Amino acid sequence: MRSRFTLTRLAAALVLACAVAVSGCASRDGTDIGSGGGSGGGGGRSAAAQAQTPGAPLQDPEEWVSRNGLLRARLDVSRRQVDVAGRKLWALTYNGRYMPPTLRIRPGDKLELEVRNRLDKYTNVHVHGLHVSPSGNADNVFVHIHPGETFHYSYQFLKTIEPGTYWYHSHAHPMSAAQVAGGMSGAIIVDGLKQYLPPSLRNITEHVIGLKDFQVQGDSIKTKDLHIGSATTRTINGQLKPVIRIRPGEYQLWRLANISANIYYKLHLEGQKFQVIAQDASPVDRIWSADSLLIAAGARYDVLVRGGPAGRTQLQTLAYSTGSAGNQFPKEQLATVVSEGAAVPPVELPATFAPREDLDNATLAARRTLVFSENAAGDKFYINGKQFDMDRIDVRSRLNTVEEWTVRNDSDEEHSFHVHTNHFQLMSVNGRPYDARSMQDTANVPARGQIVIRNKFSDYTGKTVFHCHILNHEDEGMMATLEIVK
Ligand SMILES: [Cu+2]
Repeated sequence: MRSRFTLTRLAAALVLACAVAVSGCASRDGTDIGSGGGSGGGGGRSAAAQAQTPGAPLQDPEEWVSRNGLLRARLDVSRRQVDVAGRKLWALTYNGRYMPPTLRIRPGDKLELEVRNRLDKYTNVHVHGLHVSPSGNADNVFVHIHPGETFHYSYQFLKTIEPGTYWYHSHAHPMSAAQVAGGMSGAIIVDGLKQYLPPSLRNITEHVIGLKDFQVQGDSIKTKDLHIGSATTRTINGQLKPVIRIRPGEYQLWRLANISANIYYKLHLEGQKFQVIAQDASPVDRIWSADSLLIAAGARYDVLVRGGPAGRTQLQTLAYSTGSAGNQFPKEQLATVVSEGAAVPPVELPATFAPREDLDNATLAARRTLVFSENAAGDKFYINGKQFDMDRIDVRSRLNTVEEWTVRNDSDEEHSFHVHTNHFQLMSVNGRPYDARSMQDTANVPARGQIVIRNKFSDYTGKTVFHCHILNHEDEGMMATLEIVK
């Protein structure tokens, strides 16, 4: 009886799953999958191309949404010609798109992800920031999906995973930079952030602001010999300077996600402040505001943006230097924000937001120092003097303990520190205590400086990695293994 009941439920789940898969993958073998537009059907090539014209309305990527606790999705990885930023270029794509679908799930859901590799190199998929198993066919970055192969990822999310913005991308060492720069990155949203907002704001308009850039070589997006400082085209969801509409006084939720391979963004919205409600998909305990937000490679912020007086303003990335051995990123306009229409009455934002775990008084099981360094030429990168070796265990930590790590930067450029599987709390930057309002999975490490973080290893054992999320650095060695043991 019991097994039959289970089988019936399984069959029902599969029927539902197939329904989702059909809608989710409808364009997979259609002829328009190279068109790159995010409108998801009916648009055709010209409409999709039109959306890529500078000044067109911002298009959110197509969304694949879980139903009844399950999302089944298929990603076809192939080199395809896409419409991007008003141009037609060859790119490395998921499902033929420069900006692939957003995967939207809820805590407690399951994601079944089939990845077909039609490239001539191996690849894999990492779900950045998600607290899931790093082993087996879950978030296992040691998987190689060889050309012509299909791999089935299966992720069971805990009911306690945090709402916010995550992302997925290739983690195929040492080709991560090439594949992500080529186009292989997209957004993942875990629903639930809006529940902490006042009732009148729970249905506000939201946008994925996927920060992706590309360099061009001939008729292709450049994937070889990437120089971080070379001229690059910065896009939002693959669009050049799109228009974002808002009403005066209206709050919108923008999901700022640096899903580029290598570069930093320092976002600024003229005349307005960002109200941060989550960082790296960790909801804040108190909303904080910022004139500008440094978004290091791999980092995300969920922010509330309020429409200003009627008129046009610019969403910009400000000039930023990552150090004398790093890169000088110029100021650029990313989007035009048009405030128009009937004004929306003011709404007071709450003083407190979400519950937050605080590791300030945690008992520490270990203290470690991890030194990030590079050679004088800036083409070899090290953690504790060693380049990455997947067969070596660099750090072994115990499940259900908290450790304090000092991440020291012995180079003359910043690095974007990222740990898989568990979020951490930033404790200090260059010796100055940091007033954390959330956890993070990514933190910028100042040149010739250091950060101190506390990691809590929860729920999952297994082998995973931590690394610099400037993927050129990761590919050239700045990654290490972490094994979480019982
Ligand atoms: Cu780095």
